[in-house]
Amino acid sequence: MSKTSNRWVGARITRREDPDLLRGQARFTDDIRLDTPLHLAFLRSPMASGTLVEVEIEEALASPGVHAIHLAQDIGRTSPLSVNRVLPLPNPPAFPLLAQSRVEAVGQPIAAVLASRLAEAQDAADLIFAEIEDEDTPPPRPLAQKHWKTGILDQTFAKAALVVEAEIQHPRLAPSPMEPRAIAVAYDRATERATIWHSTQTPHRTRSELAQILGIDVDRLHVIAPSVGGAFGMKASLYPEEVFAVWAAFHHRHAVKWMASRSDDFLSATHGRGLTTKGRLALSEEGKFLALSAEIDAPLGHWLPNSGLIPAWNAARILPAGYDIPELDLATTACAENRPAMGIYRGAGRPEANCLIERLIDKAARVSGIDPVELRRHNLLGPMDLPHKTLSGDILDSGDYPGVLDRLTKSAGYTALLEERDRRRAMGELVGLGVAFYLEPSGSGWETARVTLKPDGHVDVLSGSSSQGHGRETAFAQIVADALGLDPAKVTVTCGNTDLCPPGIGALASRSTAIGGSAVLAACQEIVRRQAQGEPAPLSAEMRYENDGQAWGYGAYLVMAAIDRETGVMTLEQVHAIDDAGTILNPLLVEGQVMGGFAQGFGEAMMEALHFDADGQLLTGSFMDYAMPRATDVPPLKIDKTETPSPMNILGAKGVGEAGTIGAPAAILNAAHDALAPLGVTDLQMPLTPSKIWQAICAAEEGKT
Ligand code: SMO
Repeated sequence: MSKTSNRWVGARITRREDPDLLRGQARFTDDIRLDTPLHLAFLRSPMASGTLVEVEIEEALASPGVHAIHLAQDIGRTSPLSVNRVLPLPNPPAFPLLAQSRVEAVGQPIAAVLASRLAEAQDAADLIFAEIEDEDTPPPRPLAQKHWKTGILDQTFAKAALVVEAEIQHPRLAPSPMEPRAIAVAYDRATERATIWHSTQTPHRTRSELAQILGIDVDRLHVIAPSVGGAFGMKASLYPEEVFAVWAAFHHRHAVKWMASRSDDFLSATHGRGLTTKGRLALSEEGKFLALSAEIDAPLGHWLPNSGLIPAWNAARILPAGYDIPELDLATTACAENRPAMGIYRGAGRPEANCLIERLIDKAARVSGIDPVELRRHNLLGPMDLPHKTLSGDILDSGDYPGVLDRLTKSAGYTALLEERDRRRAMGELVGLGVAFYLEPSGSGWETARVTLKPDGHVDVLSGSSSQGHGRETAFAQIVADALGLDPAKVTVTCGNTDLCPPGIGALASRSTAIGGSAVLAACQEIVRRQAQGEPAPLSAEMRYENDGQAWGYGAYLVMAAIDRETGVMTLEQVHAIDDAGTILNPLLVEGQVMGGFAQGFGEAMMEALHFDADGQLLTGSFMDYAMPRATDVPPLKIDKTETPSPMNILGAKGVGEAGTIGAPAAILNAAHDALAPLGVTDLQMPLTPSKIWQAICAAEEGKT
């Protein structure tokens, strides 16, 4: 990396975004003042499967403030949403904005009301009557599959000294960013152009997809992602409701606004996880991993968001994580079903892959009597084995996998913790230690940046990437400050505006620093080159940067947990995290990402779960019945890091946005099973609620008497 100094990259500077956010001065989509907008509310399907016979709208139409009510037939032909086909997809599902002749999930929009006020739209939606011929909900239908295989696994499993099996059911989760989905559309009758404020991770994708789905010239769409109140993968795709809002603005040549309520999001925003993974691991007498077979079952819901196939793909292709396993059989199947759509959610298949292998290793350690850390170290790829090409064709680029385990066990005092566990265990306490290694591939592909050095020494950065409140502007200013040798206060960073910024992808798959930041650096390098040739300011450079492949972050988590025998309450007494995110731009940002990711991984492991009844009705549609971790629930973390720059991008950065969600569940699951091992408990599923643990304890103790 060619830099004139290294004063700002790596510095612990506070986020420039925070003063506005903390003072309530940030502008979110709902803060945008539109000219007498029409507010949108939807009548949603009360049934998971059925034929739409008739929709009666007369009474609703006469309701105060109602401007129009639309059904599917008003919209006409639209094109489907693009799907990232990481798995072969022979029959892509339809993408109706409103239900056509059938309803396919509870919560699917059937009719849309446009009214002067939101309350009027909602009241009118309640007056619409949809006659639906209810049907039995059909079983899940396979939509996409993939299979990777190397070796003759049957023979290896038959001859192995030890074979262990595991099945993990990941609870279905509600990503729940603080700001629900939101879109505000201004329509200019003079230019016939719409300006669209959208709470999204991918503003350029919003524009291109809207143009394609609605058949509108892309130049007539100006998309702005203002402040985005979290996203976590849930805002990486367009939703039927959002596309409808834009259709309605063009149809009525009028401003339209849709703000999802929290209930709307529980019911019809994409959900995450929900995968079931099954695996078998064969080991030699000496504890060498010989073969791994894994079967992934991924639910998809009733429509497919842009990244809908990613979890099913990641959960399989990331296996066998960082381990050297010569024979592999990895199969993944993604199934459509009559449920809300599944999407990427912070981790997006990475937690599932890592959880499976880490549970298998712990089981093997327990049966073989080999220390679980030692068993991992023995089988991890070493620094000399990297770069390593995986079965799915990925390149694990750089790092020292056993090294982070060594450093983690040393800094956590692993040996002393084992002694403490055994001492307390001997006194009758339920105490466990859990370790997990993880890999976090960050995205591949391209981003752009236009950097302008002005004669007064100020710099404007226009990034094609995006920000969802995760400090991108701060990090990009640090890159510019070092590359051009100036103070970051002189740097203005703008993301998320399709009229101003060059085209880009956005902030997802832990890619915005590694790729978006590399584009910023590349543009600065071009400016430095022209400065050296004596060109005077203003100097402007626009670069499209494409990385050489995914940068693979990695790390390890260690959890010490105690379980109260009487209540089943599990307390995480100690959590140690170590992550290698490559070149660190700002330790504060990295630590924030690790903490936030850990909190969400902790949520999955300990308390969060969406439940449906047999008819497909969501039983957990609010924070009264969906347990979201609160600040007081989340234990303090000891965070450590190593820094092995990635050769895959010019910054050397690796993603760290998903680290905690990947490492935490596996380590917590392993700690819980270790704590309960003296009772013989072996296969607990997340979330590890007190009642579930208590029942497992009771069942184990009953079995003993
Ligand atoms: S789950 Mo992320 O926003 O790729």
